[in-house]
Amino acid sequence: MSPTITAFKSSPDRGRGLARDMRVRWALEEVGQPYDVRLVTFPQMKEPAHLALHPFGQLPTYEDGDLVLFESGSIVLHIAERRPGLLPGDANARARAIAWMFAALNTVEPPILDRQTAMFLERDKPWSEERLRLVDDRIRVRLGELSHRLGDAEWLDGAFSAGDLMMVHAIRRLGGSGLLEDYPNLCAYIARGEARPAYQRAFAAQLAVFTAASSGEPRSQQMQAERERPH
Ligand code: GTB
Repeated sequence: MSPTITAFKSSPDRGRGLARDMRVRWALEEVGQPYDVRLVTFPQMKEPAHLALHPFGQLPTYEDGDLVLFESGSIVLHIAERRPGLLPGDANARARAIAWMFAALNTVEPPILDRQTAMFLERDKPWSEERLRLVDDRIRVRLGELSHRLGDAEWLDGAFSAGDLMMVHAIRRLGGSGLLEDYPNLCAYIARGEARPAYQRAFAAQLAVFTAASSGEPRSQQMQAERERPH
């Protein structure tokens, strides 16, 4: 039996692969694990059936037999541990790859999420501009550190790993913000991740869901959603 993951029936990112099911899809594609997808709406995520899978009423979730997981990091780690392709065999290299996963989630991603909050939920506040400037400064510090560490290397620690997968997905959300342009090696790093065949398959799969969901939308609704979408 293939595992089943959850994804948005109609993703607010309009198929740009920014929602967190994308990292799980990408990991599954990297290790060659077929999977099923159950699409959910925002209201469905808050219903008891989904809350039984995810205590915070979010996605993605992962179900495989008796196992139910939530949190994209834990799901990607589980996938990476079960099949070869995302974690090195050497114990120390494996530990370092996992450290990069944690770094992506706990050190690099938080200010990027703060930016999203500042952009979409706090724009009407009188302190919004100042807050955005502070958040952007924090992001620049992290990008500078990451850029320095990556240097001319292709990936963060030897071969491509689950650490790179999480990092690329976390920082690609800054596309269009103007913050990445000062770090050409990070732009190239993201492009390398996005060029991977497994990424391409995962991206196409989530885009197909969005395209199907929006094909019935009236044009006026599509334009409204376009104006409101997260950048
Ligand atoms: N820490 C959790 C994880 O990594 O799995 C975070 C999960 C999470 O926030 N999931 C979001 C969710 O379920 C979907 S991806 N939100 C509903 C809720 O909290 O009620 C979030 C997302 C959507 C769209 C964009 N975008 O457009 O850029 C980015 C991220």
